[in-house]
Amino acid sequence: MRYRSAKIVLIAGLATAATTADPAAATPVTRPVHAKRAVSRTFVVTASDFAYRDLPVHAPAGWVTVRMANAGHELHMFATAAVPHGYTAASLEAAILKGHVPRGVTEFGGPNAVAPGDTTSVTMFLPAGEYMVGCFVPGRDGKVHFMKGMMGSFDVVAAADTGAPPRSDERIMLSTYGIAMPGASPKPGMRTFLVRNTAKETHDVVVLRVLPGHTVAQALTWFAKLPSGAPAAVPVGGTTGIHTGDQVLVPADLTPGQYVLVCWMTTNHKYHFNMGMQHAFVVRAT
Ligand SMILES: [Cu+2]
Repeated sequence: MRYRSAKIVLIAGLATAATTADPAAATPVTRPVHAKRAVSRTFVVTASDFAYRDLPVHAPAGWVTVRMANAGHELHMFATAAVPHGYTAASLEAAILKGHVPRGVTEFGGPNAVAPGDTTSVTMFLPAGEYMVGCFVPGRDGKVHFMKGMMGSFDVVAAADTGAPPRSDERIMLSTYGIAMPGASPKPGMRTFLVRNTAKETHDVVVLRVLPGHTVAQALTWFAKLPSGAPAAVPVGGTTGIHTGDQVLVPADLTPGQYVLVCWMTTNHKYHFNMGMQHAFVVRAT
């Protein structure tokens, strides 16, 4: 059952609040009686072929980080969509399974193209509401993983403190149809990309490291034919679709080499990276 009961959260909360009466504890307590409990804004989710494990039940509104570990054998993604008015997560899933994506579905991002054995994360700003999660990576039979049941849902609840995003090192601007990365080429090491969608439609981005001995063109050809063919690149980070005006933070560990940013979304069955949404760059050893 994908829909977990809110009871789990309540019970956990009660357990934390419970006090043990220990007669030996005569030492005066110096801690404040109502200790402010830290709100967790990081969620670790595991993807397998073809399901999510440990999806959040309730997340606080504001800046939230989702780390996704891929324990499967295929690439997986964590695409989030706010459930539109008039739908529940369940009825939205049912509509998408029938091939109908309702108007007003707004996407908020999440780890994209996570390679088997890898873990990547995305920090995104989530307003309160109900969210649906799904993996739209094509499977070997041509069906996206969502059609195999790779979906779920969670609630985002209003919070007084909406947290803060991590600092970014680089910027990625998504437009119709282009990807720009203003500034000098990134330095090697752990870098955080601020990804902003300035276009009028939803876009995503995947950071591909081109494997040694391969070209950017070969990497793009391989990526378009997934999941078949010998890899010419490896995804090292990225976000699933984000709506117009949205921005998310994407960390990636950049070793020196050739990279290409791609938008993995499609319009009329054509990948956006084959419509101009690609940007190659080189990370040089310092
Ligand atoms: Cu998947």
